[in-house]
Amino acid sequence: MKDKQELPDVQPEKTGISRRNFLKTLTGTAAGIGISQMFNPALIQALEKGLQRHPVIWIQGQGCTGCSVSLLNSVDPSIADILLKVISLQFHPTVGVAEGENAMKHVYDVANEYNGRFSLVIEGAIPVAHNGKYCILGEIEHREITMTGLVQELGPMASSILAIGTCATYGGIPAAKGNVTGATGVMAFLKTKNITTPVVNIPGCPPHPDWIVGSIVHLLESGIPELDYDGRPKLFFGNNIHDNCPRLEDYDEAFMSMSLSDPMGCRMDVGCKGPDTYADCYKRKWNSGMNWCVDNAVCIGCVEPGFPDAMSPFYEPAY
Ligand code: FSX
Ligand code: SF4
Ligand code: SF4
Repeated sequence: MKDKQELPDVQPEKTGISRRNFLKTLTGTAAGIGISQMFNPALIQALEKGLQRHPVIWIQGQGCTGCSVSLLNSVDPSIADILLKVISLQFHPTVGVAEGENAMKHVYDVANEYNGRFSLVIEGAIPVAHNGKYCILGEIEHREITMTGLVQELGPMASSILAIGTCATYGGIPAAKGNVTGATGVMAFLKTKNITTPVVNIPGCPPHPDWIVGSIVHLLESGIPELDYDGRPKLFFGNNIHDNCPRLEDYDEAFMSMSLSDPMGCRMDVGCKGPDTYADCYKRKWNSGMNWCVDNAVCIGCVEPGFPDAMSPFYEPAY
């Protein structure tokens, strides 16, 4: 197997840290930056610069981690640039290496040190049933830290909260019919606790990496972006998918797809929820601009409050 450390240096000018050193720091880890990697001197330097800009604590409740995976797929800017130049990711349960009590203590240390000056990123829904016991994030001195408890503690300390993904924004899949855990979205939860920290909703199941990165950059450079009625940046969620769909002409001419494998025609008769959905997938596209849902299937309205129940059944017409 090729030694990763022999890979060419391709982006030192972008990150201020050589690709070789960057990859070196990742050796032995699954995917990303963790607290233990701060022992690397080049990373310390890069992270310190980031810290002066903006520390971020990323916590996860009820989700599938798809939101984090989507962010890791960010191509431009690269995930390395985001982590090393845009933000200082102080805690992330999936890509961080630290775990256990030390990791939990680090969360509180960062929150206390940067009280009022950090962003709290929340991925996944918040389960409120049974005193929050459905989601225990860790322990400190045998005290269980629940998702509900941590959001209540850190929420008022953060300068802003980013709810990432439809689970975090509106409850999403965990809040679908049944919902034994009492899953709820961030804004709804904060309201019940009288926490008034500004929230930016970035829905999507998962959200597009550009929506996450773009919202973070906007937040850091120009403050909270203009939001719609559902707390989403209009920048990304201001336009209706159906009104801008490249297949709108087919719809107008009643030229309809008969099945998902039919490459032509409007997808409404096979379940497309584009008319009820506001996002810019039609022009941004996914997978580095390769394709989007309507190319190969239908829009299932993954960015909308009430998803998935309100958009179900996915493959049957809504009208
Ligand atoms: Fe939810 Fe995130 Fe859907 Fe998954 O964790 S928005 S289930 S794609 O990824 O929370
Ligand atoms: Fe509207 Fe969907 Fe048809 Fe596109 S494919 S025109 S979004 S119903
Ligand atoms: Fe979600 Fe629809 Fe965009 Fe697909 S096209 S990502 S289902 S909003």
